[in-house]
Amino acid sequence: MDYIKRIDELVKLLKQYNYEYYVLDNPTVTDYEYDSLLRELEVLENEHPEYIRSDSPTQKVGDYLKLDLEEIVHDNQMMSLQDVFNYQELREFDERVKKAIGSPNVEYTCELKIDGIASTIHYDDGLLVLAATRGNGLIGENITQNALTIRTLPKVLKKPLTLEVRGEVYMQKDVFDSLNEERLKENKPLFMNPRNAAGGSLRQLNAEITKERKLDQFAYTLVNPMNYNIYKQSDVMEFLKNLGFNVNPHYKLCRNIEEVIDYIESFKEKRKELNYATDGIVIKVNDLTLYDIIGYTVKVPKYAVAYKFPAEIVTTKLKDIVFTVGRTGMITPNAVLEPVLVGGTTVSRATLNNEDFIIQRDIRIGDYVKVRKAGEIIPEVVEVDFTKRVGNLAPFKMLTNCPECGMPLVKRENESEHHCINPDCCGRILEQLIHFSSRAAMDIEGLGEKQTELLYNLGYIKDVSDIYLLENYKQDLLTLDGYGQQKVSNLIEAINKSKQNRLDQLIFGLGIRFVGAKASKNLVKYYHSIDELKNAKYEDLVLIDDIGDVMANSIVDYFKNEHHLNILQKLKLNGVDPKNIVEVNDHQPLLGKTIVVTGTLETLSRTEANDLIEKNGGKAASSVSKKTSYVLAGHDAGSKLTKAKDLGIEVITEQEFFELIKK
Ligand code: 1X8
Repeated sequence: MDYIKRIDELVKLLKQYNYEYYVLDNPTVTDYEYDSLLRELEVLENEHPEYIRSDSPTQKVGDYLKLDLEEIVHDNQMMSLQDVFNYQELREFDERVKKAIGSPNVEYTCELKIDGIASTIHYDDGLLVLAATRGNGLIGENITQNALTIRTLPKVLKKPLTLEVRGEVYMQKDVFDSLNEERLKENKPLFMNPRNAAGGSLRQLNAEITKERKLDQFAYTLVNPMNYNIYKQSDVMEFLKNLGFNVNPHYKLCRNIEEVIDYIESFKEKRKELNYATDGIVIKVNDLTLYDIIGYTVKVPKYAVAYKFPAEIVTTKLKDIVFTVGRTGMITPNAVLEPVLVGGTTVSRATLNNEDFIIQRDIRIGDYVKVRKAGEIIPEVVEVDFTKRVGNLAPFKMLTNCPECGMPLVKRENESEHHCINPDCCGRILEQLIHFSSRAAMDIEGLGEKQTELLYNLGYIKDVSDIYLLENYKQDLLTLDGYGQQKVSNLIEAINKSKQNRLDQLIFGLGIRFVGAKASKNLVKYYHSIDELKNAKYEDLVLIDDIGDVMANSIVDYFKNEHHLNILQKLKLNGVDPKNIVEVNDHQPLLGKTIVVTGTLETLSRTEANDLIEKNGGKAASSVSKKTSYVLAGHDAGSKLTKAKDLGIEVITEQEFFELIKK
């Protein structure tokens, strides 16, 4: 029955990743990881077709029109382009074109491929009336209001024409940099790259936000050009320019494929100096009358291709291979690299995907390896530079047991990845880490869910005690996307500050089963350090307010576990060992009184009021009953106040409360 659970889990995960990718434009996993999970789901669904869920990502192709933007069915399909990755493939394209048109002579336009968001814009009598994203090519999203805020997109054309124009909405690199700088200051998640930022900014329900993001557009396609007596792509570009569109100035008309290759060569380096991201060159047959003759496949036209620039590859030394366990129990080997600059950022870790990947490439610790940034996000080891291999390096050996819990790893049939299937292991560890630094627990700012997962996946934090060693990895942290000097020092500061937290925050943060924030507060009244709590006896624990049999057992069990004791030991070594300095006033005016705080008080927060109650010997309760002595009511007090009145319990103001505890 395990597979049913796994199917549910995979559907949930993949849906979340789709959302992050398509809606937030902020993917948290590599394409590789996504594909692996999708494949795992497909295999399971094949084996158990009766459990295919209707909302499974395998059943919904191209279903990524999330948010509440209106759907727009395109009048004319928005096709994508066939990619070519080298000059041979490019020449083959040239041959196919020549064959299709029955002529050895063919002219091409070369245009920079802008790494942005494809969109289509409709004008009626020269007025912008509709803008839509590409979506899945057939159905896109209505982004008219947002498109109206794009600086370089004309709202009114220079001639009152009715037409449809396509282009790429993008964010300039310097705009992107300052946007992320701002987001860093405001502690908002950073955008991965200008393309994601453009997508996220364009798909806003609030056009004001889009406007602030300062987007731009390059126009490059006119739909049905022959309606305007235009028969060449080069004329389309001039036509669009004359109507007021922003047309990329670097397009070039080439007389044959060799000139195209010269053009590509000339932009390999030059493109890096541009203030917008490009990921290739679009090569189109210049003669538009040939388009229908050359034809289309279902998805792409055959008269154009996109030459994709190769990802930058650099060579560096593989110092070690470390293993991480993902949320789902998937084991990923990671390369520990001699730090090296790739695609603008320094890289010191890279994924090695799985055992097969390493064995096929014979990657060994000590080798010099070629590293590239795949999709400009997560770096990947491509291959070994065998000319640099020296000495006897040991062949790679895959782990047999989970690096976290020691349970034997499982490699399912038809899969390349190993998994730890111990439910008590890895997934929970990450959850625990996230819980530990959350607001109600150790409250470490800058260590939210995403950041924790990143640092966990990169192997910097394996258990909560490692958080306090992050300072040693300052240089490594600086190499991560979105981690600048300021962010790293803020993080380290927040971590160090958390060492001064209260003991109950730590206890709650440990994630002892059933022990919530309130129970943690009760515990510290009797146990003033972790060491004292460690030695607590069941018989004593059950005597404490709100601590019953189950919780008492859970606490005792927690401290019997060797793994937990080890973590606690390390926390202590790393400077986390809060003591509960019991500040109990000698004077205990509230002894024996139970007080419920409700509504908004003038000066005290709810917590401060509760602390004062307890300091003065009283008991702070959350619900009103006959046992309640007073209800301390502020503004907008609701049902608790009503209940107090019904039960005839004395209601006091903040002032009266202060009177009560005054000496
Ligand atoms: C996509 C893009 C095209 C052009 C530039 N940037 C792109 N991302 C261009 O034609 N200049 S065409 C295109 C497509 O057809 N999918």
